[in-house]
Formats: sequence, C-alpha cells, structure tokens
Amino acid sequence: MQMESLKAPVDSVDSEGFRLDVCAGLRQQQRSIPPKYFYDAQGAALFEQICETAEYYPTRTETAILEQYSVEMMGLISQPCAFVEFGCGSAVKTPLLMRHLDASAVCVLIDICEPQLEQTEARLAAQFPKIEILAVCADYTQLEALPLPVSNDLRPVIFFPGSTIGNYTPEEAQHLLRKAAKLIGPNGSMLIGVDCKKDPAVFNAAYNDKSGLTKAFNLNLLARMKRELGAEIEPDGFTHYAFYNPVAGRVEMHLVSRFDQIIRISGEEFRIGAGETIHTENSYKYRPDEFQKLAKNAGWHSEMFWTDANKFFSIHLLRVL
Ligand code: AVI
Repeated sequence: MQMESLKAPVDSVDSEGFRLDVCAGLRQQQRSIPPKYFYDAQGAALFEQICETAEYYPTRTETAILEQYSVEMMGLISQPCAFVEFGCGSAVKTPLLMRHLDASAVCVLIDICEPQLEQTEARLAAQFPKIEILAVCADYTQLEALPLPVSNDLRPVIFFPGSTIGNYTPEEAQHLLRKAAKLIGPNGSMLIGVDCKKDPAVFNAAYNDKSGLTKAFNLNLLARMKRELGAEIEPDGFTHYAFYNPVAGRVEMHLVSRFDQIIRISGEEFRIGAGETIHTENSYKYRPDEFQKLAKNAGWHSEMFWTDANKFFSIHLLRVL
C-alpha cells in the first residue's frame, strides 16, 4: 500500500482569499459570506456534532440508506475503480462503500480542511490497509484535473454525500456537476446524496437544534473572521436565524444584527443596521425528479436512486451522458 498527501496546487483556502470573499460579500446589498468558510477546524468539529443531534436527520438517514443498499450500489459500479470523494470531512460514511472496493482500487479523498483530512486518511488507511489512499487538500470545485497517480485502467466514481450539492444554487450545482462530468470523462459515474423536499417543520427543527450547535456553527463564522482576519465585530452583535423558504425550496441561514453596528476589516468599515442580515447559507432541497432533471441538464443520466421509508433523503447513481 502506498499513501500520499498532496497539497492543492491551485486553490487551498488561504487567509487572503477569505478576506477578499468576506469583504466582497459584506459590500453587497444583501450581505453574504460563502458557506465554505464555515469549515475551519472549529466549524468542522461543530458540524460533526450537528450530525449527531436528534433533529438533524440527513446524516443518519443517508447512512441508513448506504447501510441498506451499499451492495446494490457498488454492484452497479464497474471495478476496479478510482473512488473519489468530494469534501470527505471525517468520511464516516465512506467505509460503507469502501468495504466493497477491489484491492486494486484507489481512493482519493479531497477536502479543504487539512487537519481533518490527515486524520481521515490515517483512519481509513488503518481500516483498509490493502487500498491505496491519496489525500488531496483542495477545494473540489476548483479542480481542473483529477488528481490520480495512475488512471487509465480505473473507472472513476465520485462519491459526493451529505447533500452538500444543496449548498449551491441550482445554477451553481448544474455548473459543478457539468465540471465534474468533464473531470471524470465518459466512463465516469457518481453517487450523490440529495436532501428531499418535505414538511417545513422538519427543516426548521433540523436547522435550529435545541442544543444550539447550529447556532454556534453559524456564529463561528464571525469568530473565524476575528481569529483569522483580525475583524472587529461587536461581541453578541448577531443572532442565528434559519428557516425553510418553500418558494425557493431551500433552508436559509442568516446572521441577524441585533443593533446598529460597524464591522471593521483591514481598514474597511461595514455599517450594518439593526435587523439587517448576513446570508450565510442556502441548503436547497429537491424532489428526486427535480434532481434528475438538474443532473440531466448538467450532462448526467440518473440511472437509479435509493431513498428511505419517509422519503426524507435520496442517493442518486449518475452516469456521464
Ligand atoms: C453540509 N451541508 C449539507 C449542511 C446542510 O444541511 O446544508 C450544512 C449545515 N448547515 C446547518 N446545518 C448543517
């Protein structure tokens, strides 16, 4: 077995990129900060804790679908394959599929949070000593080429779980899927987790958990701005606000200013009025047929999808058209 760690050649997340994105977002009329900045070490740890809450059903439900159908899913994937996980995080669900990989498979883990990526790589390497694992510290949306050591004999399959696709607008999601199709080529496939439309009460509970972890996750963005950018922000200046918007088909997360205040970053001032919001995340929800249509427009055929008894969550097997 050979293990290797790669640093992103193009776009690892750096402080300057963070500063530019935050300042650009705060200058907009509807202020916003890209949700990818949630995931520093603290944010990634908070997200893992959110996944354990009673209210946040997606992780539990997707895991149950994988447990039930992983044999069927991997039976439809040509082996040996290059198993590429986008935004692997702690890769808790990955072993459910990895256990069905041929020994000649290569597993490529891609994530922007380096400390977590290293831990994940070490854990999976210990669990699957016969499979070659390659850790790539990168933003998967910026990849121009698939980082594979050897490629031609391996059929690439992207594993993109967690309904992360929902954190992009439908247009962005389509763009990302089109790019992914180009990245892996005509023999490629993808297993992708997609959260489904359902009773808004389920969403409102999931994004406002009683233990306050989602609130802490949202507010950590401001704490990160202070830590990494030296941003001056009033203590207790913002509250967490999350709700399902059924017209747009998405959960929105905002930071609401509790009073008139000024945020200062690198000499630039942002005057934020009481009640004004910084939009921090969208989490789009799709009926299976809606997602199939989106995938088709991005150059993929949805060959099959699996869901749970409540139809809360879906996992689609896509093939490049
Ligand atoms: C990572 N992503 C799919 C999560 C979601 O549900 O949109 C992030 C999250 N935000 C609040 N809770 C969880």
